[in-house]
Amino acid sequence: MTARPNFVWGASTSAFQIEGAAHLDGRADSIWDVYLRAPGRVSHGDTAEVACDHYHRYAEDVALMRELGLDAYRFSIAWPRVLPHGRGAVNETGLAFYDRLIDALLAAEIEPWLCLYHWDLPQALESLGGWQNRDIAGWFADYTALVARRYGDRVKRFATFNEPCVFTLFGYGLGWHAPGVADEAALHKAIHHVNLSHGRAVDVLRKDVIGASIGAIHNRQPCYPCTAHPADAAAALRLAAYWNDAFPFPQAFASYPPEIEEAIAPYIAPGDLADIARPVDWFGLNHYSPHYVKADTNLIGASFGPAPDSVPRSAIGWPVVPDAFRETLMDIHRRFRLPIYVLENGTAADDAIDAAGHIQDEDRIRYLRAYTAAMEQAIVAGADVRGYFVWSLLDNFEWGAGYSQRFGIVYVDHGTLRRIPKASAQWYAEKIAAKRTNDPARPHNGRKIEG
Ligand code: IFM
Repeated sequence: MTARPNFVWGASTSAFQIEGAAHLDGRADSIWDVYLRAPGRVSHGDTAEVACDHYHRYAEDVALMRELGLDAYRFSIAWPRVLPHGRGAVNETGLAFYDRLIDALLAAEIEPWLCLYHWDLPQALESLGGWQNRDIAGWFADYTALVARRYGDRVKRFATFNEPCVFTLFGYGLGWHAPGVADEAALHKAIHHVNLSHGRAVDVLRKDVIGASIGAIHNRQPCYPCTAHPADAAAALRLAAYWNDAFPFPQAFASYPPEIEEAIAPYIAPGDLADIARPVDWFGLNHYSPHYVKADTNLIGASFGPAPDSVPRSAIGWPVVPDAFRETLMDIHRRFRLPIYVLENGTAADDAIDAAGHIQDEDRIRYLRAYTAAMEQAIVAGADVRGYFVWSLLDNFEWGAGYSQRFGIVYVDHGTLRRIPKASAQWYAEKIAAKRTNDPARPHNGRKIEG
């Protein structure tokens, strides 16, 4: 691919997974803090109390991003850090942390991409029903207004939600994630209220931020039946409705996918669908691999099955199929006709420090090379892809897997919190620099990364 002018190369993280300082300076519990306290919910009893201590080490992390030559950095705001009770009293100390982070990014010429919600709902709101309570659309709009007015002079890129299908399905439908609810009505209410909150937030951002560029970040991945059995084929369609379409369809087309329409209908009030389908500026995509789906007796009638033996898998067991990424990008292009930003892509790998103190993560480099090549093929075929953000900048707290899975291009020693750029960080820096030499819109600033 020849470089596209202004193509954005970035990295993504989320507040809960890297910040730490979980109970410092006025931050209150999120649903994840509470969920993880119950025994057996996380590998090795890990906690996110310290995580990568990004709260204190953000300046070092921004310096690393600058060395990598990143154009942009996607982070999320921890709602319970800025509004400990989810609404009402504001925590000025928490707000000031993001001022410092944003100012450091801008000083390093890295564009901040701010995600409002990456799964860490204030527990105080969960106690009122959380995403099951329709009032949350108003609470989310008020939180959005606070963030927009505080940072909108410096931040222009806003995402409303990260992976709404994951935190609703796993959090309210299957009970695998916080808040650990497994209930059909809870799931369908949560889906609709997240969509409503998205629409309300888009309106607030348009009103309060001059020049805002707004989107939501969705997972989309092909759902292949595990076998040729018709029950698995039906299950694949059902999972695809929850996973791929439950959010993008109402947000873009003002309708739910037919497979789940009836289940959501009781919670839809007149005017809701128009309020949800507010115009956005781009489609944010998170993609790692396709799903192989089998029929199940759970409440969605579908679950994740094994990939065929012929499909390669990553260290975390996820199928590695770059062609599915290319197809997904083409499909989004055809259906939604929006500029696309890939806001998460990457892999966990078995990273180890060698005798020389380096991390030679060849598996990750192979994965990133294959997936960015697939993206470049999609661009050549006409998909309007405008940016790519690797997941993740740092090894971080991988939810229920705790620290056992490493997704970073920068290694974090979870004992000392020392950062060590992996070989993939050098690979990524060189890729960015090489693309830039062909891009008249940007200076060449790739550098050697100290590992
Ligand atoms: O770590 C997560 C992230 O929070 C959401 N997307 C997938 C990543 C890897 O599992």
